[in-house]
Amino acid sequence: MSGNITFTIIKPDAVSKNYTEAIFEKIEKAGFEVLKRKDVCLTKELADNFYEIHKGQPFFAGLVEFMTSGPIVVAALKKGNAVEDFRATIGKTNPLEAAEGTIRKVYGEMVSRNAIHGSDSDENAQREIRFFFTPEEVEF
Ligand code: IDP
Ligand code: MG
Repeated sequence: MSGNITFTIIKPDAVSKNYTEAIFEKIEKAGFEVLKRKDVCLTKELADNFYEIHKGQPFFAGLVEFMTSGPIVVAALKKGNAVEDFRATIGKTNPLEAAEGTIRKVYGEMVSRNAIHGSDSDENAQREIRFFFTPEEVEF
């Protein structure tokens, strides 16, 4: 059975363009409750770790550089069928291929600057929430 929690990051491109609040409005309009959010600056070490599954990909170094280029906002979200529904809300990885009205279509520029992250499984949602929040911060 699929869970009701997922995790998101508003990436540096969207934060620097002041899209954060508009994106959270869209997230809430799509039926997600924002359980917890905070502003974070990633170090290279943290970004390396967060994206370790992509180590070895040609875009890895650029991804880490981008994710450490400015502040991000991380959040835990709640909704039935959270992971799948949130991936549908944000749209395809490449904003140019994302469906009309999705967050990446509206706020992303290109695959390497796609405005937002969404967990791809319940297991990764839990890992990613634990990565950014202390157990006390996520007592929900
Ligand atoms: P996802 O974010 O839609 O789950 P992943 O394949 O997990 O996509 O890739 C993680 C992130 O790495 C993407 O959101 C994007 O920022 C970046 N990325 C993925 N593929 C490419 C690429 O081909 N070129 C540049 N950046 C990429
Ligand atoms: Mg992914």
